[in-house]
Amino acid sequence: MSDKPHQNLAIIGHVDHGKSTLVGRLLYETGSVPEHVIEQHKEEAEEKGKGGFEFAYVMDNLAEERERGVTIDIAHQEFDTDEYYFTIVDCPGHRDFVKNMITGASQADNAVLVVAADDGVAPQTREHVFLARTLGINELIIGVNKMDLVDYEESKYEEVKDEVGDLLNQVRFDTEKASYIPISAFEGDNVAEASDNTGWYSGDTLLEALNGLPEVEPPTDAPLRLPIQDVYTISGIGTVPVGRIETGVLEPGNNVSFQPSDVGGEVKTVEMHHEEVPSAGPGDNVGFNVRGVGKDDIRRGDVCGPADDPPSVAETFQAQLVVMQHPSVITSGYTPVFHAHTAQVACTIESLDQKLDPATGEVAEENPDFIQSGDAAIVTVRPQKPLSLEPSGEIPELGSFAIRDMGQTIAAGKVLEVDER
Ligand SMILES: Nc1nc2c(ncn2[C@@H]2O[C@H](COP(=O)(O)OP(=O)(O)OP(=O)(O)O)[C@@H](O)[C@H]2O)c(=O)[nH]1
Ligand SMILES: [Mg+2]
Repeated sequence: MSDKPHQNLAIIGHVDHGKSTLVGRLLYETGSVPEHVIEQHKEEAEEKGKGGFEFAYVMDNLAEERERGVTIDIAHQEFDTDEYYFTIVDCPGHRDFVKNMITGASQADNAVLVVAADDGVAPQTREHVFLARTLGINELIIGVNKMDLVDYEESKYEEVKDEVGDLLNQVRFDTEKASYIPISAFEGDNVAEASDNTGWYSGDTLLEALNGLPEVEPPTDAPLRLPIQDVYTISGIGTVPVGRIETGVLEPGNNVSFQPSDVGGEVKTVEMHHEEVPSAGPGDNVGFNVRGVGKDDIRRGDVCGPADDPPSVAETFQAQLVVMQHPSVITSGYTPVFHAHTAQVACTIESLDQKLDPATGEVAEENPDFIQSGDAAIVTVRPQKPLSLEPSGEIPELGSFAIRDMGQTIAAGKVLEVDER
């Protein structure tokens, strides 16, 4: 473990724009992945007819990912720079796996958006930027990738930069918190070393930009909230739930409660990177073991918190949301899937309470009959199954969500109030 401050960094962007390749290249150039491993990946990729995927294979470990040449699930990778200790979350770009990207983005503080110079802003570039904004990503480093495919032309870089700038304005992402770098993940230009191929560019390399990220603001002094991402059975230990601590501290001896499963017990051990630790805090990815809690008692989507201050479970909740896209209109009774931290639960929008002016946030209409693409609104929501959430004013880390339906992101927003069951 490192003493440096920690950063959780999501890599986002449209399918095939080079996210996994960029992470692989970065790890290779900083010595975290040895050359012979890249050589092995290269052979395997060529055998599978996927030549060029050797760097992506560093992150794409599933057999299906390697066969298809796409990232399916998020993959985590630890990585050190001079300034920070990073956990990189490589997200899938394919539209079928946006639900995994939401989990990845909701675990991150900052993000690298990869946009291929030869393709520009594409559908999941838009979707990911919208989600990043609403899920609380702070700084965005935009890697204009595959510069080798456009002959390292400055005009092409500027064109893509303008296109992304327009997108950031559309979704109201603070453009002061965005920076741009022309890169080739495959060739290694401006990743760890400044490139001779882009003489017209004098800004940071990606590595410098990562070092220059602002330190992550300490999370709220809220009680422990740890959304469960997976539950494993490990021989010699027993049931090991894993997840990222959003707020608070987890230590052996703590009495904890999992909600909404409503089970709990005393924490026996806490592990990070396969080592037992005496204590873990916000941003830490942990595996832990709780006396008396078995594999079938808890599941992905549960939130772990102190037994005397357990995570809230919503009977209903009030939320503010922004509609990104919907083929027709949203009326009360609509029941899409809500994605919040690691949970995915169908929820009914019971009432449309107020339509807001998206620019000012002021109330434009009370009890509107419908809302549609581009609208912001306050709504009351009833989960169809128990769902643990917190008001974003109290614990912002557990107070945001995205809404998906028909294979696309419909809306995203934050929780204003929780009515507990
Ligand atoms: N020429 C060129 N090809 C690149 C570059 N970066 C990535 N590629 C290629 O683009 C293809 C897709 O790369 P990936 O890294 O898998 O893309 P991805 O964004 O991770 O894709 P998903 O995870 O499936 O969304 C591979 O064939 C890479 O070799 C680049 O800078 N230049
Ligand atoms: Mg990938």
